[in-house]
Amino acid sequence: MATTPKFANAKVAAWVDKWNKICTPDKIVVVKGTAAEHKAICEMMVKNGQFIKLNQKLRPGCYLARSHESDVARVEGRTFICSKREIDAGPTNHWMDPVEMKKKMEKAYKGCMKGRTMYVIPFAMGPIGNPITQYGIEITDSPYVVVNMNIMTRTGDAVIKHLGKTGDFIPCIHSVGAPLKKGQKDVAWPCAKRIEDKYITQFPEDREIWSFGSGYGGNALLGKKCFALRIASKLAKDEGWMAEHMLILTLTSPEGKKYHVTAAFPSACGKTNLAMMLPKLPGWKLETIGDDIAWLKPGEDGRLYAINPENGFFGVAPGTSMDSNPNALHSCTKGTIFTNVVLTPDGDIWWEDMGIKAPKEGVDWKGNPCYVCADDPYRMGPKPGMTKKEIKEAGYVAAHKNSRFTAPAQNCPVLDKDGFNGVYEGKPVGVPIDAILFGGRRPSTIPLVNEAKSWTHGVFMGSAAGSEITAAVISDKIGQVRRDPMAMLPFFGYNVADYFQHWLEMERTSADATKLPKIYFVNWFRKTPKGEFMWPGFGDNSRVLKWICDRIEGKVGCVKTPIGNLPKAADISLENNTGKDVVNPKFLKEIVKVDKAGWLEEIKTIGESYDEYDAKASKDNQTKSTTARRVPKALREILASVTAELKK
Ligand code: GTP
Ligand code: SPV
Ligand code: MN
Repeated sequence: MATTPKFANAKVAAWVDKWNKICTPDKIVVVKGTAAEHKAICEMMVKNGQFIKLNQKLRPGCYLARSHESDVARVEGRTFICSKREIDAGPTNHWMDPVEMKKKMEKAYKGCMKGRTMYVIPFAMGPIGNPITQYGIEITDSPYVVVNMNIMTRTGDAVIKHLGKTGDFIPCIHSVGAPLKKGQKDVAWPCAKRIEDKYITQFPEDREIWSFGSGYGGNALLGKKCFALRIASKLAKDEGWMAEHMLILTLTSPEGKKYHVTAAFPSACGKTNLAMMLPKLPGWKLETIGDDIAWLKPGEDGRLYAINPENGFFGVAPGTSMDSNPNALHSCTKGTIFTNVVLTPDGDIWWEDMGIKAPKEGVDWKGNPCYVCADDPYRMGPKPGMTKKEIKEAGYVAAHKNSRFTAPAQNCPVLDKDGFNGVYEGKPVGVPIDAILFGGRRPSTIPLVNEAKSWTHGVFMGSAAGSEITAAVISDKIGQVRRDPMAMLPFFGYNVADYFQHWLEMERTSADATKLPKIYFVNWFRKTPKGEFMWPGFGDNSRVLKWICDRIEGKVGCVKTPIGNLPKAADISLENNTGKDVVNPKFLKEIVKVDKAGWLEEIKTIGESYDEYDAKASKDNQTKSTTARRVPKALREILASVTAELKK
């Protein structure tokens, strides 16, 4: 055990003291959040073999980490919502009794920081002092977490100062779960190697986060999914606002009119891409406010005002190229931490589909040598001279599919600085949202864009969102389509059906429901039976954003269909339809049509997902009450009316 440092804030002092006694670290460091401290921690990690310093001429302030093979993504199977009643966690979450869980986890934490330094990270989710911002204290034994939190959140003294003696915060505890014996040398990526020893636990009623055994991304950077989505969604429900898995962007039309748009897409389904996209449509300007999380609060005028609670981008590396997302690449030029990408001989980084030729030789994410492919200069294989086909058959990638960059938002060339600082027209209120998009990877059925007929219909659309599972989670079902309501499936802090009800409440309680954002469902991922994308995506998505703005302005009509308001193909602008990937007008016609057979099947499975939520909701073991029919009636009614209209 170390000496607990002094804190003016009694709750902070008690939190640190409690975990000092349980975890018994060698030393405690309170993170100040300065550049010098950040650099010193990075350099210490280089010395300890936990970071590789990249070529500082090419990438100043940049480092590379390689995680343990077992610790490469979120672990949904080990993520728990420990509300007092099981039913409040709902059918989509893993649940355990909070008292039991705390007992169990305290055992795991006992002595877990032996031989290590305990860092205390004061952090803000949002601009410090903004009325929407919330605060946290994360205790961790991972210096990797400290430097990532420095980028992803606002950390340090300024937060301590803001909290003062009585300011409240969300207490977070994190350990990699790998104590060191006296004299034992540390490994490059300490963590609990067995999946069953990892715990990512939220206590929504105590408003605490306990994480053990993993050092990666959303498992360990507790401000992100655990706080800003799981705990915040519960706070938001109790207090009448919304915490969502959404990007936020600012769009300016050629006439100079500004729009603010949020979009909820599941993990690794294109939020970062859309958030900083270069519009292909001439005259349109897009700026970034956030790429992963939005907190939205109703204003007195009935509009929803949003902030990005984060301070950086924890973005998917593979696929990020000068073609697909130049602004993300620019964001990675300095002060960035890369995890599980390829190291090149000149001390730079590389990944699949970076649009840059692979080096002759490099070091892959596991630390093994890798070599340029014999017949494709944009691939790498585990042995020299392998062909593209051989590499594919071996299932080999040199950068892990969920390899990521942690980049400061300030690096982004198209950052909307005011919006990012939570300021609109000089006031710290967040930006007013004009449109909310839902989406996912759906190879069939779901049209390019579909406008909700009403707020309730929009909530229905969100509740029915689904996507192919991506590498952002450790799963043996990658590629399979699953329902992912509002792109929040892994992040609900409470019962999914109550969450739907909360969305409906936002209309009922709005000061002026006519001012709520319009809701759309988009799908960039339609494929032909041969597997080619039917929509070029990326910068061409600006064509869809323009249609949405035209709808908001009442400039264009639509085709009213049972599933929603679809665009007339002719209203999707094909201006500047040149370059490598272009819109194929034949495909466009097809992806704005209702696929009746597909939709009848879709509707059936949406109903099945509701049935599942209801059935599981009916067995509340603790109260023995039968609370079946938890899914809001209003959504069941939409389901019934869409079905009836489709069958007409
Ligand atoms: P998380 O950070 O995991 O929450 O995900 P994200 O939604 O920010 O994911 P990101 O933007 O990093 O998604 C990247 C993946 O989506 C890459 O595989 C991209 O190639 C793909 N992608 C993004 N936009 C498009 C698009 O318009 N069309 C197609 N076909 N793929 C896209
Ligand atoms: C996601 O999986 O949605 C992410 C990455 O944004 S992580 O922070 O690891 O959750
Ligand atoms: Mn995410």
